[in-house]
Amino acid sequence: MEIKIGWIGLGKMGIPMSMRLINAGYTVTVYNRTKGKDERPASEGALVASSPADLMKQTDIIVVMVSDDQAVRDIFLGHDGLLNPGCTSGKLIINMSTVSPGISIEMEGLCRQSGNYYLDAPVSGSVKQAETGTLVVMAGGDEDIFNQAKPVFDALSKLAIHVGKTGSGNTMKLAVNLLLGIISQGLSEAVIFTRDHGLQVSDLVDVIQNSAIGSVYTKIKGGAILQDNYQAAFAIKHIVKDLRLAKSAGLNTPLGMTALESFHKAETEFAEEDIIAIVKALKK
Ligand code: NA7
Repeated sequence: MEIKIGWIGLGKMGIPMSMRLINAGYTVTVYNRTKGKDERPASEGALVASSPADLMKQTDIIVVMVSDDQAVRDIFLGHDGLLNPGCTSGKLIINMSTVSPGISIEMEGLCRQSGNYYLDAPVSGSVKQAETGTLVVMAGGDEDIFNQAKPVFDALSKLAIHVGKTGSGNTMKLAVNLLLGIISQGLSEAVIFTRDHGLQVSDLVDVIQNSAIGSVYTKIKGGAILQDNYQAAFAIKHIVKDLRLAKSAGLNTPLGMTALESFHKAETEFAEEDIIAIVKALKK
């Protein structure tokens, strides 16, 4: 039987990810709160549902890729939501949004009560990786269900791993983004220290890239600082959200807490700019 995919959330990540599934040959039905964002997937052959409830009826595996816990709550439990009373059963809902482990545990329980299945499966990677199907998926939930969803993950990612029970994918993602925040802050501090001593930042970037500390990330973000390009690949508002979620999940370590404070301060002015715009905020 052909598996029908439902896709909810057509933001910066959702559009290229849903289009990968269309191009992999799946029949995909999309829904987005704000109309108009469905035009690109629709032009590639996606069907359009009028509500999450409508999409749930028409499809077998439903992927959710929205901003935050509140968005997940609205999509699952809001008016015409996925889990409306009397919703159909036997469906698998995969939540790929970066959200709290707590909301995954809550939604998994509600899915189970209505005879449906739930996986949390956030991703590492940004728009470019979404377009090229090279994201990394970290999933929490029942392992057999993960194996059933694996072909979908394979169309979106270069690696999809099952990391534990419900909420574990979310916890793993928060750990990864904790490191991302700390590295971005550290690179920015090194840049400022170099500048303050009258040295060339381009030389710093060269030295880092040829030493053990260099990585694809320091190369991209070092390059962005040199070009003064702070267009968001991953916005400051998102790292603040994720560090807050980590704190709510018990994070209480010195660098993590400092990073949260630092990005939170930067958010007032640079919320929509890239995470590495922290270098501008630290200079103020
Ligand atoms: P974007 O580009 O900010 O897109 C967010 C999506 O979430 C977009 O489709 C929004 O719909 C949707 N959204 C946000 N709030 C709601 C509510 N309350 N109800 C329904 N839909 C909502 O985010 P990205 O694609 O960059 O990132 C997605 C996730 O991956 C996020 O968790 C990141 O941290 C990582 P809209 O178009 O505004 O109606």
